[in-house]
Amino acid sequence: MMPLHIIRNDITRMKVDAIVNAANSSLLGGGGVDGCIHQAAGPELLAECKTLGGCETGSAKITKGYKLPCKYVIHAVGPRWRNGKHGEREKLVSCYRVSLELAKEYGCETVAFPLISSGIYGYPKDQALKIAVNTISDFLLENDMTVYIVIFDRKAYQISEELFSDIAAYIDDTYVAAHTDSRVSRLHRMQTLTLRDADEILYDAPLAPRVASTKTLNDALSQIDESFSEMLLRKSDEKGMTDAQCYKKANIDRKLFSKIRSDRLYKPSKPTVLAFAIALELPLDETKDMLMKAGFALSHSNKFDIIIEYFIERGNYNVFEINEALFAFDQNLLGA
Ligand code: AR6
Repeated sequence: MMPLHIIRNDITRMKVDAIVNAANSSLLGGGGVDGCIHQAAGPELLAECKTLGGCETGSAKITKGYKLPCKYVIHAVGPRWRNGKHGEREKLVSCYRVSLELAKEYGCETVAFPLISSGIYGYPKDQALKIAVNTISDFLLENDMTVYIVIFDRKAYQISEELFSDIAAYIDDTYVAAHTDSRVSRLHRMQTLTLRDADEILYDAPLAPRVASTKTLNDALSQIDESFSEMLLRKSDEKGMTDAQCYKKANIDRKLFSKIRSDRLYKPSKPTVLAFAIALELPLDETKDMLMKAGFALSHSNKFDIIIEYFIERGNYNVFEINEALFAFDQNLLGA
């Protein structure tokens, strides 16, 4: 459903139109993911690669997939990491761009990338991931395609140490606040309780008729609130966003968006609501309001909700960074 997914898998098992190989400029095979791909595809892949005459760093060439479950293999040549001052970044960005353009040219709708250059070529994994995410999401703003970034080892997908411990501390604090009944708050509740009781005793006030009971069920139903779908469309109008800007920023599939648009009572999943709330950069109270319209709430009893709240409170609405954090804490990803 989302156009960009980050998953953990062996890329040779991906049933997509094309997988990307982290090759070297000879295109004649090697270690790492290159070795895995050639092994799984069989010798015909090497035979075709031999006809290609190699490939420059920062570029890519396409072959068939042979015994692999994918139709094509796009062989991209990433830069070797030296110290970051030798155009490594530009070359890596170019690898992703050229590969995506090739995939598009061959009519691929689904493409899987490994983290190019982040193994034998030594590119720092967090930077390699950021470049992959940014370059692919730029491309997806203009193109309809589903792209997977396939992470092999757990370590590759790690948010910065600092952010991790900051979120961890936030979770601890929020958990503590939600799960312990401090003496102060207990006292506070006891006091409000006592005061109210005292009031009733002192004034012996007759119970006022409850307003709700005078309303008929029909009255109540006729004042039904704005639905989730209506709020979404209103907010997106208010922000001057087009439909495409809205669903792309939310990392939500176009088909799902048009379903929501055409059905005012559409019942979305909680991660879908949150993905839109983040795309629309809603403050916390409006996020909660939008969740409520779909029958959900943010709770302090689970890490997913706390992490979302953490980002919203800090005004960080980057869905990919949020997903990195969710992933690091073993949570489901937004929109997934
Ligand atoms: N599926 C997904 N990811 C994988 C797999 C797999 N089966 N195997 C490894 N990775 P690398 P590079 C990850 O070294 O750094 C070759 O010899 C791995 O954990 O394969 O671009 C070529 O011929 C790492 O994060 O590629 C070149 O000479 C990422 O894939 C050179 O290595 C890329 O690691 C290219 O080095």
